[in-house]
Amino acid sequence: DRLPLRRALLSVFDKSGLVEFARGLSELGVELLSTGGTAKALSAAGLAVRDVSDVTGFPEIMDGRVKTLHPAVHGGLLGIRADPAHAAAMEAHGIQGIDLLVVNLYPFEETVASGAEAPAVIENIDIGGPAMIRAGAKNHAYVAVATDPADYGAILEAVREGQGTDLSLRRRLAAKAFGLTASYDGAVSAWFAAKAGEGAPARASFSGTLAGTLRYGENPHQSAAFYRTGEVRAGVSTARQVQGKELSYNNINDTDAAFELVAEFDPQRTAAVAIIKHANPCGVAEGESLAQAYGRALACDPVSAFGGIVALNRRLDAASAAEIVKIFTEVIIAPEADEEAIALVAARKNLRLLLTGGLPDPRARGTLVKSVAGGLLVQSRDAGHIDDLDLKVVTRRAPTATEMADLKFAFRVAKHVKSNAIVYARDLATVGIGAGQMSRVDSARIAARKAQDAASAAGGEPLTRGSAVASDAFFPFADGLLSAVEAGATAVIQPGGSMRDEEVIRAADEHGIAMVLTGMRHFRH
Ligand code: 93A
Repeated sequence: DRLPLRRALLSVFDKSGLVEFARGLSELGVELLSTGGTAKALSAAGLAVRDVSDVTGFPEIMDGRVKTLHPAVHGGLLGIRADPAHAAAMEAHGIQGIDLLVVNLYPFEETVASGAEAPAVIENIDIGGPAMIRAGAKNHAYVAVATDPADYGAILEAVREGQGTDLSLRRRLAAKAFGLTASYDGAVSAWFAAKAGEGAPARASFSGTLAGTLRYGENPHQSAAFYRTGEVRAGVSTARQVQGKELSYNNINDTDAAFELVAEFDPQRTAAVAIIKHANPCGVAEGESLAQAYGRALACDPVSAFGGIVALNRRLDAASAAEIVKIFTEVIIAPEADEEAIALVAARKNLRLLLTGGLPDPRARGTLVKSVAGGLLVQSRDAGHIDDLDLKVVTRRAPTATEMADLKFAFRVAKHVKSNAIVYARDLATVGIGAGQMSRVDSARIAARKAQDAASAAGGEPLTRGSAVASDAFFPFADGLLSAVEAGATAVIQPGGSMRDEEVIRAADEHGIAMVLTGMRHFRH
């Protein structure tokens, strides 16, 4: 199954490792064919190269849109050498076999991520490259397809040793090649779907580039890997890990939840910190400084914060880093960090520090995928934003300005709490969070009880007294509201829309509660 390698076609956007590879091939007597820019790079390095136009007898036209889309190229890639009819066709049309194809594609995803306009994005949809990759990979019985510079070495080695590639290598390369074209087209499809105002492509193909295999999944007996889809500019998938142990599956999941939440707070307006455990916040606060915000977030539930994930919406500074390292923390994620802060974190060897270079846009479109047995559930990202909503006061008493600020804060946080979510807030800090309960009343009670516990530990009265409370979905009955009233809440924000809204509003009025309806629900499961 070892095939001699006589002719290679090279057409790459990413030219890293190209010249060394081509030189190695050339020294082994392999003829080099190439397209415009690639040929130029090879000639400049002093290598003998034949232009593809010379093979096709046709010039590159339409700004390169048509350069390799020609029977002389595709026949050379697809022809079954052992089939007499194929061989006769090649002979009759003067088609020479291409034994090695070296292609990587126009940077579509990078162009989208750079925020480029549609025409530039479209120009970066590679057509000829994937066509050749698929042709060569289909005919892997005869053709080796290199789509990743990381494979150049192995190919050169194989050719050097035995004058050709072997079938097992060509199979491995083909698998990688089809993986590349599938994920490439997935990204193109997702971009068009987003443009068309749909949340998800009609034919789902959700794939990404393997960022790495993980030690295990949610539990040690599950295997796991992390793939990047290239959809965002700043997030856990693009973060640079400055230090600390390898991230685990749960770390990545929780860090994502933490960073998406803290990104809801505009860093120009305020410093904000979120502490996350098991994908739910156990404390979120705004502050004059990050250090102050962290202290207030921690006070909400210091017991749960142990071993948590801390996300910050501004550049990590020394003052906040000094506070964070005082308790055991798994991960810190921030847009950037001061040198002094990095040095402070370095004292905790295992603590992972992730820097993203920016914050995700909470209003950005995006696609969320969740797997169910035998299927994928796809939805657009929850880009709903409290600042964009038309808030309606429905009670006799309207909230004071302070209550209103706390209501908005609490609703902002509730969007990132697993349903049923109840969030008590006071002075722009959470004071009690109830998450993930099957009944809303239980969430309200748990949140109040946690506030009580935190208060007892600190020797004060529960901070839910005089707080504002947010609910991620409507109160189906008055009981959830009454439980919040019992905890001392004076103002409530919720989507509204229950059949019993009237009853809930009446109960609020009876207790002098101010209530605001958002008209938008933030379920999160
Ligand atoms: O514009 S294309 O879709 N049409 C083609 O016929 C074609 N052939 C190769 N793009 C095409 N390519 C791509 O050009 C390759 O996939 C590679 O990314 C790039 C290399 O161009 P150059 O050699 O001019 O730098």
